[in-house]
Amino acid sequence: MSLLIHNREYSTEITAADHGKRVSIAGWVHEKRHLGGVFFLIVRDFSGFAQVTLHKGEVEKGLFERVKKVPRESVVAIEGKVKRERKAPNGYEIIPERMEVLNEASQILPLDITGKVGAELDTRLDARFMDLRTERTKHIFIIRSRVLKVIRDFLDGQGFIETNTPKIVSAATEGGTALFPISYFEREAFLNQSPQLYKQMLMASGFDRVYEIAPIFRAEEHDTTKHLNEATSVDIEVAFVSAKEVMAILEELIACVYSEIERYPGLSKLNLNLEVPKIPFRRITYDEAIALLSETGEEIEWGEDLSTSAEHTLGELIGELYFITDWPCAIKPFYAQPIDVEVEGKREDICNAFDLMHPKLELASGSQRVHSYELLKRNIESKGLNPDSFEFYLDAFKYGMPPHAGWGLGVERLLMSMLEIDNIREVVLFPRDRRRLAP
Ligand code: AMO
Repeated sequence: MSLLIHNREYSTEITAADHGKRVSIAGWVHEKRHLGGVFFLIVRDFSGFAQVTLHKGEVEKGLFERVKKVPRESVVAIEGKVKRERKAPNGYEIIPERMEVLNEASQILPLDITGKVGAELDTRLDARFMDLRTERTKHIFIIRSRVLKVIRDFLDGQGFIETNTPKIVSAATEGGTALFPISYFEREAFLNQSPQLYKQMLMASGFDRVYEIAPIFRAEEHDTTKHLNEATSVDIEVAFVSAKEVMAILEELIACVYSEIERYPGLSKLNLNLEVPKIPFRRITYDEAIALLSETGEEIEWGEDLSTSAEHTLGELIGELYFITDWPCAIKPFYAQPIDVEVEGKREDICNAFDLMHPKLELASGSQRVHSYELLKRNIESKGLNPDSFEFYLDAFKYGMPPHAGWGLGVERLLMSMLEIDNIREVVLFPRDRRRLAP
């Protein structure tokens, strides 16, 4: 173990006021520059950059030669004296006395970290450990971590408890097609698509407000910029309320996330001006959505789901975050509560479900849930599913299930839309998609 790293300081903890002080720093060799008789080594650590300056003839010759030769991206520890220097990062430079190479990098790098040479997303994801060293990518993941903390703090503050439900399950929740089967001893099991059934079962437990932030697995074949096969979902479920109350929680949460992230100084690295959305968000019904679309010449048959192009058209018309409510039951899952609505004199098969939309994509969906055992069983059957596979779930509706409602919010969708990032893979450390299973 290097002696130098015991007293290691972050580059941004040192300032020009430390002029004359002996310090040690450790990090990666970001850049090397040779200008006449002066050699500059830029060392990068988690906090930022430090300039190490060597004047030929003023430093010991062996050290000068070693510094010159150390390959870029090697990990080094350096001890030296601080000298005030207006032109250097943070207003100081380090005149080195000792350097230890803790790990020498190979000469040919898979990526350029300095940002001088751009790279395709695929190349970046193949060398993700290295891509994470770039300022922009680093800040995306610091923001991701902050977003998760804001969500936890917000929900904890509203009396929710955080739960963990199984990811190895026996039944589908969001329709039978998008499941990853796995072998579970002598039986078949699946990776969970959503904590839906479990969070609802917890409503029968007397925990009135639960949330979970966890992976969801979807075996969707699409290769798009907004779908992952392993995503992270924030799920909530609340007892003794209707859809209206959980929609209010959702919009308050989104506004809270935006206003916390707006204050994050690293946002400047993403060249972004965040505008905190005003609440309440606009609400339109499914019928109003298809009427709006029809005015633009985009015809949606009643009962049909909205296509990506329809979502974009609506997004352009509305231009801000909005809810679509009152969906046809046929395109929502069996657990969404039907409501009685009369449209032009005839009863429509509508349920109390909603989607939260960003102008570019769907962020969340939720609903008031069916809490009657009989109706739920009928709904499962009418969707062509076998109630026997749902026995463990249906049981919870037989012995005192309160009315309840909830939603699921895609963490990556929230991040990409908030940070104006086009491809969802950018906001996942190691994304899983149709082609990518490593790294
Ligand atoms: P839904 O299937 O709409 O609803 O999912 C909720 C939210 O999760 C995100 N999401 C995804 N993000 C990236 N890639 C995917 N393949 C993907 N699939 C879903 C989206 C979506 O809006 N059980 C219900 C929620 C509820 O009613 O409580 C559900 O899972 O942002």
